Amino acid sequence: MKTVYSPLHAGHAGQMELVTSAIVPGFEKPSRAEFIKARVESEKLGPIIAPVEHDLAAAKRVHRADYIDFLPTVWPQWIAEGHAGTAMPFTWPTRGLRGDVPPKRIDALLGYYSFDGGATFVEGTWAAIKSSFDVALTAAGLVKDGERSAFALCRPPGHHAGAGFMGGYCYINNAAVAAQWFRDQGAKRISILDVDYHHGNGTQEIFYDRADVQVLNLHGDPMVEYPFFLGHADERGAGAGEGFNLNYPMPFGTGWDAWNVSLEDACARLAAYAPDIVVVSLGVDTFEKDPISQFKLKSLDYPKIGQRIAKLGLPTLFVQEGGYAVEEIGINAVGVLTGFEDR
Ligand code: OKP
Ligand code: ZN
Repeated sequence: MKTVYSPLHAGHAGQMELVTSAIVPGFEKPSRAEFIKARVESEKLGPIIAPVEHDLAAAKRVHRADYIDFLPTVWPQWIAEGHAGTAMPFTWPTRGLRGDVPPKRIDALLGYYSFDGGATFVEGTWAAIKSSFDVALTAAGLVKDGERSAFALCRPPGHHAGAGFMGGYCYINNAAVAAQWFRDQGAKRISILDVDYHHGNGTQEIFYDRADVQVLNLHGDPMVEYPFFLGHADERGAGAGEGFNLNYPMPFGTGWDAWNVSLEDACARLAAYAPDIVVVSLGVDTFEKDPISQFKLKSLDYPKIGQRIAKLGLPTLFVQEGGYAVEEIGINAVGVLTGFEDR
């Protein structure tokens, strides 16, 4: 399978991250993509190609136009207002505050367009976001043109980004953009299978009232895990979308056997939906050694995920999401892909 990769991700570097009780170097760092790329090469998965630039109109099909237009302005306005370091928000319009009036100051605007402090900006961040979007759509184009599968080596990731907000290291929802693009190219139904450890709240929100994109999410129980405020089992879609959103929250400590029960159920539901294309939000932070996650999958489990997805027999776009055990991220992510190829 072909991999689409851009070196522009690397400019999104050196950011700081607020965690419980401290500010630490960001977990979502450039070496993640480099380890994956190195493993694609050493495993001879297939050619690595550069992305083709795409118009942001494709992002505005699933995101608010004002939100997408805001993203490239962040760093210039941060500098123009005399700041340095990492651009990050510190206040948010929660219940009881006005969420409909964008303020003027950049530090406040960052809060207006986010749900947490996890989507930060440095000088190269916008170029990285745009390249990640281009990577996703270029890989989607390969699948549309008849490849059985393609791997979008996206960085930054996307599944926490909603229609009008960023958060959780995510800015543009690459998987959602690709799914909508497939629809706009004539595909009738798309399934998004999100196997990242964290619930893909952005993807869920974007497609929640739609029957033409089925969203299946396997993740840590939001009662105790980020993103906390979405991802419960009773969220099943709304209106025309009723029944087309499926959540599989699982407890801390979940290992392969229990996780696989959820995967099997999700795959059965997916097969019954009979989509034209599957988009996999491929996070490998379910790994036992992941520094910010609490599941217990082992490296030998990842090829089994790929094999199960291959059994669906559908054109498949893999979109990279999370995974923070950088030493093993390549083994695990590419393990899914070689498993899909049954080698
Ligand atoms: C992104 B993806 C508090 C710790 C939580 C956010 C995790 C984002 C994960 N700052 N940090 O789903 O892998
Ligand atoms: Zn994650």
